Parts: sequence; C-alpha cells; structure tokens
Amino acid sequence: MAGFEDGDFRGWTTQGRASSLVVICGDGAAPEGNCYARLSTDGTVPSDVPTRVFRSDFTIPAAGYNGMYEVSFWHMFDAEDYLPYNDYLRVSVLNATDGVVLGSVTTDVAAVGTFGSTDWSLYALEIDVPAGTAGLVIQVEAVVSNVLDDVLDSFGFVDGFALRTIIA
Ligand SMILES: [Ca+2]
Ligand SMILES: [Ca+2]
Repeated sequence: MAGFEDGDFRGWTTQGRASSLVVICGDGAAPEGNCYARLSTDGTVPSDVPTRVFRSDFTIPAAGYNGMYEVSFWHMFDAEDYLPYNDYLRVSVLNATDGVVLGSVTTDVAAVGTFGSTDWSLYALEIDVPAGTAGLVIQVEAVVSNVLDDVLDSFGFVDGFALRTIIA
C-alpha cells in the first residue's frame, strides 16, 4: 500500500516544483487512511516539465502456475481551466522493466467541463501472470499537466496505490 500516510512523498520519485507536490492530511477527504497527494500543474507547459510522481516497488513474483493480481488506486481531478486549455491528470500502471503501459486513466478539462471536477474514483487493473512467466515489477505513475498555456493551474489527487493478490 502506498497511500502517503507518512505525510510526505517518502518512497516516491517526484518531478516538479515543491509547491505543486503537496500531501494533505487530516481534512477528512482521504479515500484511504488519513492522507492523500495533491499534484498541481506548475505553470509549465508540457514541453517543459509536467508535475509527476512515480514509484517502482510493486513486485509480482514469478509464477509457476497461473496467477492473477490487481493494482488499484484512487484518483480525482479538479479542472481550474477551460477549453482549449485541456489540462489533465493521467495515472498509469506500467511494466517498470520495459516501460510498457499496462493500464491508465486520464481525466481532462474536456471530460469534466469548464472548471469542473470529479469525485474520488477507484481504478483497478487486473494483471494475469501466465504459468512459467517471470515476475513483474510494476511502476505506478501520476502526471498532471497544463496544455497550450500556463495561465491557470488544475489539480490532480491520488491515494491508496495498492497491489493485491487475487490468485497466487
Ligand atoms: Ca492515504
Ligand atoms: Ca492550465
């Protein structure tokens, strides 16, 4: 479980301005535990550096027989912009070894409307590990970015990244 319960980004690699990378605790809004992360677009357009956090320490063991695992997390997007400035939050599950995206969810201004927002929503991805295959190291990653300009900043929220075994 990686749910920011230390009150900071311990265990994560972060990219972006410190002011754009905030862990909030104790306001009753966390979907998991007491703390959650708030990433904001940091006034730079995608050609510069989007605000990004990732970690690569979810390990699925090698399977001697068919296994099934689930990676899940909570996400929420608060658009503080309007089209065509299509700010977005994208949260992805990747194979940490080769960078292949196994699943992702993107929420943007186009989806939520001008200055719109979502509620917390749970994303879950099932990962099959066929018999005889090597294990997988999973990377989870969240990115928020401005699009077209850097005038208004939007917010992405994430919490409760977890790997669980369905069938080992
Ligand atoms: Ca949490
Ligand atoms: Ca923007």
